[in-house]
Formats: sequence, C-alpha cells, structure tokens
Amino acid sequence: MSIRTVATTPFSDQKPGTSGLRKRVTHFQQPNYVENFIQSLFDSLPGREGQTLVIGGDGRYFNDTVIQIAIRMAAANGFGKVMVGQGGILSTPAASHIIRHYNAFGGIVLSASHNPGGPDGDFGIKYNASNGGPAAEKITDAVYARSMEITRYKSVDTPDIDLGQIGVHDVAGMSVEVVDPVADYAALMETLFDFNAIAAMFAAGFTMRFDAMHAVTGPYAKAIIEGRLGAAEGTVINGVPLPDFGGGHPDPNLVHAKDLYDLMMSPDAPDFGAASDGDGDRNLIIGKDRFVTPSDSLALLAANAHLAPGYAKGLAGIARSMPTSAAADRVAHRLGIALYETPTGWKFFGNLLDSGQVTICGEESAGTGSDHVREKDGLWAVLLWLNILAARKQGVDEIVLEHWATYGRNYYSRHDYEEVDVDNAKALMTDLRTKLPALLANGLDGRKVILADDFSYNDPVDGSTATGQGLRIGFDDGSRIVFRLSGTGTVGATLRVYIERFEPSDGMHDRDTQEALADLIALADAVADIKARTGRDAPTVIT
Ligand code: VG1
Ligand code: CO
Repeated sequence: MSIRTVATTPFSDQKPGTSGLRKRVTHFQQPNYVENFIQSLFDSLPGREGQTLVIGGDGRYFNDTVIQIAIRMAAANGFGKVMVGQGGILSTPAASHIIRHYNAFGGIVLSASHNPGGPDGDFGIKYNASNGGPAAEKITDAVYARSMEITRYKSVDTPDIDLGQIGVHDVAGMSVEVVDPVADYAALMETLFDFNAIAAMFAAGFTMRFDAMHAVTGPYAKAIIEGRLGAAEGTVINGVPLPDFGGGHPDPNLVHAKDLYDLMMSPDAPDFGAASDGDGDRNLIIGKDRFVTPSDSLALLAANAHLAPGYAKGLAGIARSMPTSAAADRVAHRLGIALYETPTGWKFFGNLLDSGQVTICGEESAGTGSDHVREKDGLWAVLLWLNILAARKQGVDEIVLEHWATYGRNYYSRHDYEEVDVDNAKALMTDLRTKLPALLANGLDGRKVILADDFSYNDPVDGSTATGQGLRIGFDDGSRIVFRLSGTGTVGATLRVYIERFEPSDGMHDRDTQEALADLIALADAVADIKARTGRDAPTVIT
C-alpha cells in the first residue's frame, strides 16, 4: 500500500460548533478543506491504529464525495476497518448505535442536521467517540488546535468503492464493510418498545402521518412504522432522502413542517403527526389539534416512559439543556429522581448517560433521547409516543391536558433572529451581560429577579467546566428569559431568545402561547434592545 502524504496549509475557521463543523457546501469544496479537517481529527485520536471507524451521513449533497475521501484517509491513517452505511446513509442515532453495538473506535457523521442542503446549502462533519456520543469539548478543542497548525494530510490512491451494495471491500489493506443502515437500529427499537401493542393499535384503525422531510429518516420510518408496525402505506411521506431535501429546510418546526401542522389542525387530521430532521435526531410531535412543545414532550415522555418495556423499571434521572423549560423538572421532582441542567448540545449528556445517572435527556430544540444510544433520536421519541398512546388508550390532547392538570404548564417559546450581523449580536450579548448584576439587585420592570448570570456548567462526572453558555434572567414566579447565540448557523449570527412562564396545576392551561408570554416577550426586547440591535421587527422563526 502506498500512502500519499500531501502538503497543505491551515484554514483558520475549522472550530467545531454546537454539533460539529458546519459551513456552506461551497466552503467545504475549497481544495483541502475537507482533508484538513479529517486529518486534524485523525491526528487528535491516539490509539486509532487497527481500530474500526463508522462512517455515514444524511445523504445531503456532497455526502458521497466526502465519504470516499474519509475512507481513503482512514486507510492511510491506520484504521483497520470502516463500517459505512449502504448508499452512504446513516442517521445520527443509527450511527451512534452502530458504534456502540460493534465496539467501534468512533464514527464520522456527515450532516448539517436541520440546515438546508444542496449545492448552495450547508454541509457538516461531526465526530462521535467510542461511547457513540458526540465528541467532548476536549476532543473538538484538540481538533481545532491541530487544524491551525496542520502541514500535511495522508491518503491512498484507490478508486471509489461501490456503496450501493452490502458487502466487504478492500481499500489499500483496510477492510470496508457496507452495512444495512436500518437493520440494527430497527432491532434495537424492537427491544425498547411494545411493537405488538403499537401494531394492534394500527390494526384497529389508528392513523398517523410521519414527514421525513426528504431526509434521512425516510428509510428508517418506512421499515419500522409501515413495515414492522403495519401502518398503512403512505403513512410516511417525503420518505426518500434527497441531496437537497426537496429544496426545503429539513427542520421539523412549525415553520418548516407547516404542512404537517396545518393537516393536524384540520378536520382531516390523522390521530398522530410527527416529523424528523435532516440527520434523524430531532422530532416534532403533533396530536389532533394539539402541538406538543419539545420541552413538554420531554416531560411527558419522562412521566410515561415506564409504560414502554425498555423503561419499565423506571428512570435513573432526567437531564435537559439549560434553555429547555422546567416542565421535566416537575416530573423528576414527583418521581423523586435527579434532574440535571446542562449546556446546549448533546455532547454534554454523554457522561451522565455513561455513568448511569440519567436515563432520558432532552432539549427544547426538538431533541429527546435515552441511554439506548448517545445521541438524540427522532424516531425513538415517535415510537415512545406511540407506545404510550397504545398503553394509555388516549389521544395526545387528552394526555397533554391531564399532564398540565397534574404538574402545571410551563408556557414556553423560542424566538430566533437569524442571519443577524455578527458584531451587533455579540455586542447585544456583551452589553446584556454587564447589566446582569444590576438586574439582580434592582429587579426588572417591578419584577423580582432571583437569577441573572452567564450559565456555566461543571460536569459532575469528569469535573470539566463549560462557561459562557447563555445569559439567564430568572424571576421569583418561575418565569425566565434566556439569551444565547447559536453555534450551528453558517451565515451571520443567530440570536435565540427562550421565554418561559409557569402556570400552576389549577391555572389556565389552554391559552395561546405567544399571548400567555406577551409580557415577558416585551421585557426581553426591552432589556436587550433586540429590535434596535438586530434591526428586526420580529423574530425569523418562532417555535
Ligand atoms: C441547535 C440547538 C441545540 C442542538 C443543536 C444540534 O444548536 O439549539 O439544542 O443540540 O442545534 O442539533 P444551536 O447552537 O444552534 O442553538 V442538530 O439536530 O442540528 O444536530
Ligand atoms: Co439533527
């Protein structure tokens, strides 16, 4: 085997964000850009010699090219074996499962998740470690440091391998196994959920629509929901992954999955509606006439998880990202289990899951998952919902209303201001940060402020610290406003404002969310001067 060592020079912008390195496709297409990042990654992984690397992606434009590059570079960098999804496809949770199931060294997932695809869209590369979870910050920091000083990358001169057929290939002495992307994942789901009960519910006439948004979950949802669970053909729509996701944003929210929302609010609504994102780790849950916010969904899943066989013995604990609403905290409190509050991004759940301190995790951004893998998992959440519906024999709306009547409701919304000028967004955050001590001392608009800080997190397992994770202003009635800058956007800055207010169990639970939060929304604008700073009258996306 002849390894080719190619001279290169560093790029200064290869710092991974909330979930890997994300840039425009055209940016990744610069000569050596992909190679530099992958080599920086490999250089930061001691002990990789002879080990197995999992590679897959969400099928977006450029996926096939980068997979071939990654395979050749893995061979040149001493890996013993690569496992790659057929057609280059692996959802993020399926990749996590395959890494764990086959004791792989780690995995590369090619995705920019919910960001749009196509030649003018976004691309991304993320690395997952041997626990199946997103690389911890100490790894991503090392990769970034390496990318700043890289002088060469290593590859081999071999032809592209055929990813279309399941089978084993040889690439310069390294074995490449093309695997069925769905089979192992579907088998795992079957161990967690009561497939018979769910299938019986479908057989009795239960109807559903799952929108795969032309992204990676199509083949998974078709195999599991229509195949194993017997839902009617056509239950899964937009089920073929397309390189440009059909021109849409594969982001399952009320803006980009509006058709699903409209259907679920119409007289023709099926019993249950769901969607997932580009790489299959997010979920959107909508019942007949009832949208379930991701924060509520986390709380509801945690409160009812014991109804599914995989969680029958109860939960060890619950973790949520800091901006996620406190609805799950109330469930944890009632169950008498611990609740952990982590920074945004799934990588911060890894240690808690590995050490068995939590079973279920969630983020307000439509991510929920459990210790079955080390990623959030869109289809898993959908299947747990189906299992709960089958066990409780109630509709989504009824279950949600009962939950609020028991625990109270955390009215919750996120306002995103996208593609804002970077300097203005940073200045907004800096100025707000300096105001925090005064808010704590004097209150805000007659309200008592009990918390005003820049969130930092001490990992209870490895003692690592993450600072600067979002500005929080908490009031004495449980209301809260949080400000963060996104770490996944690729153009300008995205300001996220998270607004939450608690309504007790005997309160008014069915108000319009934006109306119920109107006072706090106005307060958020006033305290951070959002409209003036962003030059926007209204958020780009409200979820
Ligand atoms: C966003 C979400 C965060 C999520 C991340 C990756 O990050 O807020 O909760 O973990 O996307 O999700 P940010 O930094 O833009 O707020 V995925 O499905 O895009 O990999
Ligand atoms: Co995603």
